[in-house]
Amino acid sequence: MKNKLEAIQKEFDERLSLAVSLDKLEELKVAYLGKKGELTSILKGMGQLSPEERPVVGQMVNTVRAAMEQKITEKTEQLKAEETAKKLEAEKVDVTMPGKTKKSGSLHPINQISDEMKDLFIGMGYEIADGPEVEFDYYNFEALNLPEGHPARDTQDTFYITEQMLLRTQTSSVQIRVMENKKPPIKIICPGKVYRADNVDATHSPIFHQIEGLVVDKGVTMGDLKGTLEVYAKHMFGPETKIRLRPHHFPFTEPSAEVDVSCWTCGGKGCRMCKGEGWIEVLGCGMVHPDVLRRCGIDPEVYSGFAFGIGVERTAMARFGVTDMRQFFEGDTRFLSQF
Ligand code: 2NM
Repeated sequence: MKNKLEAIQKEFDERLSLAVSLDKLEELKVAYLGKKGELTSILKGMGQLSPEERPVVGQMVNTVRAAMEQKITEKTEQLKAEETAKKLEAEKVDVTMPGKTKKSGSLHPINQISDEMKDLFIGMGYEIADGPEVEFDYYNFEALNLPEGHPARDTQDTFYITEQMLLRTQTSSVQIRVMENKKPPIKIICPGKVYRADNVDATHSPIFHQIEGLVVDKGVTMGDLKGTLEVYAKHMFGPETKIRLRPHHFPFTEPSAEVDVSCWTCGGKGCRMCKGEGWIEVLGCGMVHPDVLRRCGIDPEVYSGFAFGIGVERTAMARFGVTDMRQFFEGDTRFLSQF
């Protein structure tokens, strides 16, 4: 009996030394100390022993059991400690290492200027209107008094997609759509991308951004237009800014004007920024042509309206002192991070 117990213990020790996981330890525990385990079966077989032998063997089994339990407990602790050590090693962080810095982006200067303009006009009660960039010939030209054969419709200036479809050359097309669908009062701005088949240079790009404004109601006058543009100019170029309207021609407005603001660098005296003029051109405007209103189903005998068109790139160049428009489109962060 003693030999058998010693054999069991030896075997247990061997298997214990091979157990490398907590699961394996649990298996061992069940195999040797469980209800159907090796030691239990010896205790069950004690009936065959003589009364003198029984306490001796019982004592021996208990000693072996206690030893096994002790060893399993020790090994469990050891494995757990190893596991923790491994985990700590894997999760080790050197808090003295320099941190990883993430470069944060910023709003593109074109969007900064465009947002600023939108905020201003929203503050004056305008709503923002949106429309397609791929447009019918009708909305881009015909409705705006630009019939077939008009020089501005020349294929050199416009990206045509089919005979009747093109990339819009101004956002006025959106204003035509709004006038067709809504009765006055109308008070909207139309911001967005427009396209012209221009060669790229310091002041031209085939894609650029515009914000066009339109107000149609009873009794809207040129005075309303001028007052609105004054508010705009002072907001964008400083509170001392003056404006002047020079007569011009647009097919879709009558009368039409180009608008200059007093130079924000010299205050009107003449400098390099304004090329000695004291004035800088910033937008075009006019009273919406009666034919344009009529075509949209608005009676020009009852209603009148003003409209204006602002180039966002041009305005951003002026505000930020950028002399080459191409820089806005190149995506060079050395340039963009300055704004
Ligand atoms: C400009 C200049 C002058 C304009 C006209 C219209 C419409 F749809 F009402 F006829 N929208 N925008 C307009 C007038 C645009 O851009 C330089």
